[in-house]
Amino acid sequence: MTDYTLYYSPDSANLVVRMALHEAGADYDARLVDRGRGEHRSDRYRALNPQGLLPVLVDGDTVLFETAAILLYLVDRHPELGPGIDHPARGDLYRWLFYLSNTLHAELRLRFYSVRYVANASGEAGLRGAVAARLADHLAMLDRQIGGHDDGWLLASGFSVCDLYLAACCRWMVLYPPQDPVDHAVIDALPALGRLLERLGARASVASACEREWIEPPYLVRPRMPSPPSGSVLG
Ligand SMILES: N[C@@H](CCC(=O)N[C@@H](CS)C(=O)NCC(=O)O)C(=O)O
Repeated sequence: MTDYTLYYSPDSANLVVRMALHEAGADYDARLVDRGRGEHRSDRYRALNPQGLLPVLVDGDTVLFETAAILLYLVDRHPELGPGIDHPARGDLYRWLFYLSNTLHAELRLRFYSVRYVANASGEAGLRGAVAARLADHLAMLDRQIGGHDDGWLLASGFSVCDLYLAACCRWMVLYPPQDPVDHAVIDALPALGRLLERLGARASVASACEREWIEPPYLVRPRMPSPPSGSVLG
C-alpha cells in the first residue's frame, strides 16, 4: 500500500511535488496524464482537479490540487520538508510559498500560455517580453534574500520545499516556451541563486525525481528538455 498517488505529466508542476516526495522518502504511485492527448481536460481528470491542471496528489480520501497546497500538506507530514506548524519560522514558509505560487509561478504561466492572455496573437511576444523583465526583478530579489542566509537556502531556517519550488520555476523559465525561453544569462548573473540551483541539482532526491520524468542531467543549471519515450506526453 503506497502513501500517495501523484498524477503527472513530464516536467509539469508535478515535478516539484515529486522532488518533495523523494526528499521525504515517501512511497507513492505515479499516474501519467497525457497532456498531448488532452487527458488533463477529461471528465475523469476534472473529477480530481476541476481546473484540469497538473498536479494532483491523492492521499487516501484526500484529493489535493494546487502545487503550494500540496507542498504545505507534505510539510505537515514530513518534517524534513520545512518548518512545522509550531516552528518559529512557519510564517516564513507561508509567505515564501505563497509568493512562489501566487507571483513567480503565476507569472511564468503568462509566458507559457501567452496566447490565453492577449486579444490577438500579435500581442504575445510583447507580453512575454514584459513578463521576462519582471521575472528578472523577481530573481534578483530572491538572490538577495538567499544571499543573506548563511546556509544559502530561501528560508533563514534552512532547506524547505520553497527551494524545490524555486528551482523548478528557474528550470521551466529557461526552457519554456521552447521558442522564447528566458535567457539563462539572467540566472548566471545571480551568484546566490546559482549556488542554490547547483546544490539542489546535485541532490539525490532531485536527480531521482527528474529521472522519473525523463529529465536527464544537468537538471537545474543549463537544464535539458525532458525526453519521454513518446513526444505526445508533452502538451
Ligand atoms: N496554480 C497551479 C498551476 C499548475 C500548472 O500550471 N499546471 C500546468 C502544467 S505545469 C498545467 O496543467 N497546464 C495545463 C493547462 O494550463 O492547460 C498549481 O500550482 O498547481
